[in-house]
Amino acid sequence: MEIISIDAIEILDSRGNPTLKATVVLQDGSKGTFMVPSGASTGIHEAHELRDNDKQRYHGKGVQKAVQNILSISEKLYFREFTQESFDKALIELDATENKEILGANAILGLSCAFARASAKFYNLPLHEYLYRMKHSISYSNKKRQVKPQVTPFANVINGGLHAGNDLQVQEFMIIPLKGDFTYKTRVVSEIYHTLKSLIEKQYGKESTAIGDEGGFAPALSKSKEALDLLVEATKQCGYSEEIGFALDAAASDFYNTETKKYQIEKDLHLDYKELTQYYNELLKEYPLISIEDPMAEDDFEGFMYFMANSLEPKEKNIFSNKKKVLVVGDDLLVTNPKRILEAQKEKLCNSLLLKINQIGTLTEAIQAHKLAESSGWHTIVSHRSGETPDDFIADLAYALESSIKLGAPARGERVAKYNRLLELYHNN
Ligand code: 2PG
Ligand code: MG
Repeated sequence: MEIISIDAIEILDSRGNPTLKATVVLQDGSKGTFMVPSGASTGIHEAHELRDNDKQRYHGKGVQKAVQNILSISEKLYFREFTQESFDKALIELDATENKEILGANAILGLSCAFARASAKFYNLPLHEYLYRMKHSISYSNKKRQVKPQVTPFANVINGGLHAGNDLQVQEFMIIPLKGDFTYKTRVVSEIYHTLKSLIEKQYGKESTAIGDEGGFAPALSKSKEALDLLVEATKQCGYSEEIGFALDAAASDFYNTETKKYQIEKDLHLDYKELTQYYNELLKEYPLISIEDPMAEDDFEGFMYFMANSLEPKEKNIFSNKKKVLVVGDDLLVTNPKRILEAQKEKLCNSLLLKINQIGTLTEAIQAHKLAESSGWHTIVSHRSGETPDDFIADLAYALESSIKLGAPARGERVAKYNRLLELYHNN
């Protein structure tokens, strides 16, 4: 396939900050676009998100340089024969830095994903079929796969940390429906979400039902148990106690003090990694928690190792692994980077991958990260960012990789877009 046209513009994300939309057109007219997401609690090892730093525009957050970079390399990409892998490789080579800081990972990802969409059209395939073939290195002309994968939503229904204006240090309190297909699971999430809203209104007043960046409620709570008790009650009232697991994203790098090596897990609670493991263990004893993401800070390998060796078994059966073990999910720890994943596997730091395509910058590398995780029996959770767009690419990606998906609450258009794309896939396929 040859590219005949490339374009990019600066648009806004769900927080009203600039991001970019890239467009790629192939010689037969197949056109693909992609709108790049952006994080708030970003890992320090993520590929570089290029911002203009011009304080006169968008408080320095403009992405005109990244847009310009796309336009200026476009001539070098026209009329060359590319596969997805060779296209991604060309982008990596044009940037030629470890962290994609010349072109910007946002510029590179925009092109990588827009090219995937255009190529899927070229082969007359739905995006997930294209991505599935890419993962398994099978021909694009192969027959459609028959089996429907079981994608499970990790739905963030109470927001804290950097995503909300309350005192909850843990960033995300999620519910995971464990039974049925995606269509049923979405209904369960939505019903619990609305019951949760009534509960919060009753207990904390209606001004407490405002939502955070990912659509979850952000009441003025300060203790993790208060949030988990609300989830228990909402789940019970809806009659789903037997089929729901809970998950946390502690995003612990955001409350870690690198000087004192202590974690401020609650307002007046400063714990070292051993005490913090105890803290999580108490939650594991009391609640149906089956997954904890970034329980420790991104470079606290000792803490991760200790947690992996000393965390209690979850109360709930873990459907994602045959071992009776809580999912210890690496997000800021791994940054979807194959090198960090290999290190984590060697040192036994975690047992699951949170996969964010903009942390690494190309689809080829993201799929490589996923395959590496899979080869060690790790579970993969494809994830949105807190700054999103209505782009539903990750819904197809989760479907293609047969993974779970972390996609926020069923509220706010940019979150609902992902639910709706998956509902469409379960209806059509
Ligand atoms: C996370 C993400 C998404 P952000 O920490 O997992 O929920 O947040 O995009 O702000 O890094
Ligand atoms: Mg995270």
